[in-house]
This record gives sequence, structure tokens and C-alpha cells, in this order.
Amino acid sequence: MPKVPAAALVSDKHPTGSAESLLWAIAERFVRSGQVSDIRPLGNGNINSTFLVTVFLPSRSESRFVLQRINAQVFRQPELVIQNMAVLSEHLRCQPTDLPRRWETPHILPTQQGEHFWLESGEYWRAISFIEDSHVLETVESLAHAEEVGYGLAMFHRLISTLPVDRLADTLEGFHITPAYLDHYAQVLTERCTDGKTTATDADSNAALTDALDSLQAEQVHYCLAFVEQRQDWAHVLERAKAAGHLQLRPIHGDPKINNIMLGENGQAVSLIDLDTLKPGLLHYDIGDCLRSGCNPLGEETEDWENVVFDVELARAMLRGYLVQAKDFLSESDYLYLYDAIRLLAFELGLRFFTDYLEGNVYFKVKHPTHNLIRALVQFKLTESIEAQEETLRAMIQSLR
Ligand code: GN1
Ligand code: MG
Repeated sequence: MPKVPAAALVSDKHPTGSAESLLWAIAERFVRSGQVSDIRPLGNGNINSTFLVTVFLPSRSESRFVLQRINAQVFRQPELVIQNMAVLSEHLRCQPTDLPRRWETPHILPTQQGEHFWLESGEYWRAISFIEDSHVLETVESLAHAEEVGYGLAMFHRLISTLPVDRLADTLEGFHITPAYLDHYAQVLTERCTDGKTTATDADSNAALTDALDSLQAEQVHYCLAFVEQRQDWAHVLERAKAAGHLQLRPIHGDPKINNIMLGENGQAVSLIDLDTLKPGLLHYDIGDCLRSGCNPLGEETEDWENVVFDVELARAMLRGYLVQAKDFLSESDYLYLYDAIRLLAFELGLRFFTDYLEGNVYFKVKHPTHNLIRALVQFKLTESIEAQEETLRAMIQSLR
């Protein structure tokens, strides 16, 4: 860490606003030596609140850590989220350390009392190590970047592949279970269309949804309704494969989107961050999520949803990078469901965004009332583009085996 000038001492920087001073006080709970000198928001997470904390050390140098408030509306048992991360750290501690290149996994930093979290007015706060000398990008910038993203995901999968899946708690029931999202969607539609009085969800009652909207928004909502309707049956594909024993539960990351894969100064993947959703699942959830996120050059937050496409060349590079390390632990059936996984995870996220829009934006953080509707359109356009390139994608997957 570089030395910092004495002027960076903390006392005169401590903010006075109550929410902010509470934040500073919470950060101090995790500091064993030195004083907090700076706190700033970190990343663009849609669920938790995340901050980067700088500590001024007695040696007059600095150290940094990540401070996070877990959203207990989403994660109903935050202590289990933290427990899963501790289980992972313990597992990695016992792994051989002769990795072929730099790789770091974020770990929990204890409070001054040695606890894994700080409880403040019923809210769970935790501190996590910060991966220094690295950065993330919001979209994939090159084929080389895409390959690194795939390599990073596979490295993580390889490291956790020896962790018995039953050691991880299911911290978010129904996460990536598309049929469960469809059930919830049907329930929200029923409530919206009928005010909870009957159970009608047909096209007539759907019209009630759009009565109060301007024509553009109404058209977008109708497009989304029809989009989901046409894919209802196929959307069970991974869960059916799991139930039939073709795909098995394993430890997964759960959220390996582009901005969760950290790159070192040389552009190589060095870490997979954001371990909230580390839990039992299918590798397909991760692979599909990583590709739906990374192969959309406009990114998931674009407003230009009409021009969203799935870039097959980026997908090829990403899967190539993935398979370098993952070939050993993929079975014949795993390969068979890769195309569906890519298509499904894009569809599923669109469905989740659309449902949240219909429900009044209760799950994902939004910047404006139609934010989740636009996000849904982005994912549905991406799904359409994946579907239009099915043959190419299937051939590409086959050629990489
Ligand atoms: C949420 O909070 P964040 O940004 O890490 C969501 C993911 C979505 C993602 C879309 C627990 O992740 O599943 O893919 O938004 N996490 C949860 O950006 O629902
Ligand atoms: Mg996350």
C-alpha cells in the first residue's frame, strides 16, 4: 500500500449526517488497527448496499475492505449467506495452493469481537476482503476479455467442485428455478388483473393491466406478456433435466455476471466477487448467466433495447476459456443442456425484471418506474437473438468439446 500524507488523517473528514456517521461507526467495528479515513459506494449491485472502506493505519499507509449491508428482504436468513462464505474460505484454506496463476477469493473479515457480522438495528453488516490491483468492466470489451471471463468462471467452479454440496445452505429458495419464477409471475398477474377478486389471467384481463398506460408502455407490456406466454412450457427444461437425474446439484456462484469477474492489470481474470448467492445449484445457471451477461455488447442496463443482440463470437471465446479448465467436470448431459441454459437464463432474468415491474419494483433497485420494464425488454431481445442463432450456437458448442 502506498504511504499517504498526514493530511489524510481521519478526524476532520468524519461526516456529521446521522446515516453517514452510523455507516462510519459500523465500519469501525471491523477495524482492528488504524481509523476509517474514507467510505464510498462500490459497484452497481441491484440488491445489497456495498461500500469501499479505506483505513488509515498507524504505519501511515492504507488498507481497504468492502463493507456490505445484506438485504434481508431478499436474503431472509442473512447469517446463512455469511456462513456459506465462511464454509468456502475454510474449504479453500485446505486446497493445494499451487494454482497456475494469480487467483484470489474474497473472504470474511471479522468484527473486533471476532464475529462474522455486525448486527445494527436488525440489519446484517459484513466486511469482506477487497481484491487490490484489479478492476471490473460493465461489458465485454474484446475476445481476449471474453476468454478471461470464461477462464475465471471455470477457475471458481474448479475450486468449489470438491466442496460437498450439502455443506452449503440454500440461502435463497427458488433462485434460478424458472418454474418458481413463472408461478410467482402468474400470481402477480392475477393480482394485478383482477385486484385479487378472481383468478382470471387471460388476454382480456391482461388488458386491464395496460389501461392506465401510455400507448408505448402498453405496447411494451403486451410484447412481454406474449413473450412469456409462448415460452411457458419450454422454461421447465433445466428443472426437468434435474428431476430426471440428467443434471446434478453442485456448489455454484449464482451471479457470475461480467461486473463480478475481476481482472488484473494484465487483463487476466483474478477473482470472482459477490459471493452472496454461493449455494447449491446447477452449473448451467452460472454458465447461462455468465453468457447472457457477457455476450450482450450493449450491456444489461442499455436503454437501446431494440438493438440488443447476442454475440456468438464472444460466446465462443468465453466457452473456450471456460472449457480449458472445466472439461474434466462436465458430463455428456452437461453439454447437451448448454444451449438451453444460455437461452433460459436470459429469459429468466427478463421474466424476473418484468414481474418486478408489474409488482411495483419491490425486488431490484430501480432508478425510475419503468427501469425494470426496459431491463426486461433487453433480456427478451437477447433471448430472441439467442433463439435466432440456435443452430450456430449448438454447432459452436459441439465444436468446442
Ligand atoms: C442481482 O445484486 P446483484 O446486482 O449482484 C440478482 C441477480 C441478477 C442481477 C442482474 C440475489 O444481482 O440474480 O442476475 O441482479 N441477485 C439476486 O443484474 O437476485
Ligand atoms: Mg449478486
